[in-house]
Amino acid sequence: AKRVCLSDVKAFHEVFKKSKNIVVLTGAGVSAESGIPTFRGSGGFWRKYQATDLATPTAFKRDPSLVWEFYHYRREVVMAASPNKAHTALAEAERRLTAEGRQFNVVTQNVDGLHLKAGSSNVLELHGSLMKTRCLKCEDVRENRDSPICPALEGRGLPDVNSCSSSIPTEQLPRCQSGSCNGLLRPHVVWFGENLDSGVLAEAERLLSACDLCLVIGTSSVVYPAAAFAPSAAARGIPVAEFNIEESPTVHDLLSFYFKGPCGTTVPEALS
Ligand code: BJW
Ligand code: ZN
Repeated sequence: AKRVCLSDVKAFHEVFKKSKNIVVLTGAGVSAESGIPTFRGSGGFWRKYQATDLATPTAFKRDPSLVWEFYHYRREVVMAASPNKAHTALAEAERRLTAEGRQFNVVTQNVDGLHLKAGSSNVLELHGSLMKTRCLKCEDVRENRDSPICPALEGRGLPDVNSCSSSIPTEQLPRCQSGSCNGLLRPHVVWFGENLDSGVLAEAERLLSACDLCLVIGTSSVVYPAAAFAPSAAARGIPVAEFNIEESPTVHDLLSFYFKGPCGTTVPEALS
């Protein structure tokens, strides 16, 4: 594939102008400039744990208190965070293109809700949301913005390596508020080894198969099934543009455009 860099933003504008159906795939990097830690690399640690080691059903079964401390901390970070210039540029592009009768959809791996906070409406959350809980007993899913999410987690979840685990008894962890259920709640997110919601996945595949331009912003593109989306678009001959501070090995060879740099700068330029 032809590879172009930041200096060719004009060539990108030509393609962008003509496209009628754009899908934007985002990952943790789009929220990095809002102060949300990414998963991989040096920022991906909470205490001595790699974030990805806590995002598993096994970790939750072994130590629900520890995993809830981790999610409580992240909920508080996200509730205090604001969308950055990349989120805003995507929301503005959606408004502009929709008014022109063009399709503009964000498919995000992020659980932080910042695309919605920025004003995007066409957002598909592949991996769930930090602001939703699910009951292990009755499966009830509901939005929850309580801060703290329960009294026992107040002031807990501090990320520095020397903080010790609180070992909160499960009865004091977040519990189901539906009727008299009182089951243990978990974050309504998709952990490793768990299936994505089948309706959400089908919708993502439908959007990807209908787009005529695909943007990939701030994802290492290593986690499936999302990692297969851009390659599937490229296989149809659709132009794919990546915005990242570093090249993602898994998608780089199929790119039409690569804009290296912080997406808070590169995305507003490209979508202007
Ligand atoms: C910037 C920037 C700036 C920084 N500007 N850029 C096929 C092959 C191999 C394995 C599998 C496979 N199919 C399934 C699997 C297993 C697994 C998987 O993919 N493993 C791989 C690691 C190999 N997948 C699953 O388990 C999925 N389920 C599934 O497939 O079900 C079927 C199944 C069932 C049973 C067994 C096997 C399969 C589920 C995946 C769920 C992922 N969940 C998480 C946690 C969500 C909850 C939470 O937040 O706590 O989702 S893990 C984590 O990774 C999170 C993210 O959404 C996801 C992706 O990470 P992302 O967004 O790419 O972040 P980073 O940190 O990796 O990258 C940041 C990027 O930004 C970097 O590139 C930076 O350079 C860049 N950046 N600052 C621009 N300012
Ligand atoms: Zn319940």
